[in-house]
Amino acid sequence: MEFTLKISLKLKAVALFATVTLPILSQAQFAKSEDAIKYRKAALTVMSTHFGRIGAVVKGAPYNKDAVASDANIVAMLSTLPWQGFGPGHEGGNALPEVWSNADKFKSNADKLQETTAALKVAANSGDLEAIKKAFGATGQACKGCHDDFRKK
Ligand code: ASC
Repeated sequence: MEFTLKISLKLKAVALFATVTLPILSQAQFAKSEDAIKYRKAALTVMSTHFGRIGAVVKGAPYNKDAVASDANIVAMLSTLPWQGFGPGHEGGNALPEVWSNADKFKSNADKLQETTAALKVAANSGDLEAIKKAFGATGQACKGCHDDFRKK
């Protein structure tokens, strides 16, 4: 009887931890702004590397379908990541204060980038170089739009 009670209390403690503590931990993604800034810069840097490789092909380097598709898949996936590094209180780095003071516009820019990279991924997987060039241009515009308004010059 007592044994059963102990087990049941333990289970309750585990359930309480899972329902209360875990969500708090996952919300507090970054303990320090420095970590958030490092994270978002890293995601943007790697994204830029792979986007640049597609750019080289767009500008005339030999077209390899699998390589471009792989780069575009990486870009599309990475474009979902930087935003969690721009959470409340994580001002600084190359980000202008407008990221936080004009959060709706920043969010719509972030959405735009994810839409254009998703389209670039579709184009790259189709193997249609003309479509890739178009989608690359639209993605570049999305990068630039955000940099114009939200990144330090
Ligand atoms: C890149 C890169 C950017 C964008 C931007 C497009 O390759 O690093 O930040 O493209 O220059 O306008």
